[in-house]
Amino acid sequence: MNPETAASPARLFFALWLPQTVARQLHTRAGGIVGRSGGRLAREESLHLTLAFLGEVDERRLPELQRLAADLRLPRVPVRLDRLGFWKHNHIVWAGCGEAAPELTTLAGELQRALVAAGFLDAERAVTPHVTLLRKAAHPGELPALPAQEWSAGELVLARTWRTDRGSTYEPMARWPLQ
Ligand code: 3AM
Repeated sequence: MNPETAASPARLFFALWLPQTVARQLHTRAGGIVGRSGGRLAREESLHLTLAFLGEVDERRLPELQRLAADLRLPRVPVRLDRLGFWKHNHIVWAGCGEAAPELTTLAGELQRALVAAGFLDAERAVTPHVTLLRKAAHPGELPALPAQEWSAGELVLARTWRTDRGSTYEPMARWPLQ
């Protein structure tokens, strides 16, 4: 284990991870914005679309959590990211979509329902699909158009987030196929 992260417990979340080509595109675009907005660029290999945030989970419950995810058996999710935006309330620059595919809404809903039923989540939360590109950013001004980035997500990912002195890092720890 990285000694820098050893003292902070893992927090977990479910997400769709970006394919490498899409992650590279978006990371490059975010690199062109950071000069205007400041803030911290998310690492290319960490780019993801969060479906449910669990917070700290007792590691003795990990097998139960893994079974829950394996039992979902949901279809692949078409994802289309076609806009960049900035949220003032949490200071992030993101890539998102005009309208989420019904498969994405279903996946997030089914996943969250199962997590609530098993006591991993207090309540379901609406998901606003987005990929965080920059954190702690100031208003970037007008953002450039984003040529649509499309793919078919074939895996549900359980990831951990580590808090370090240099912010959070994200690490996939288990994956389940979507078909
Ligand atoms: O990377 P995004 O922006 O999709 O914002 C956190 C991040 O989302 C979110 O979970 C993802 C992985 O860390 N997150 C962190 N703390 C949270 C909390 N207390 C949270 N979401 C809801 N409640």
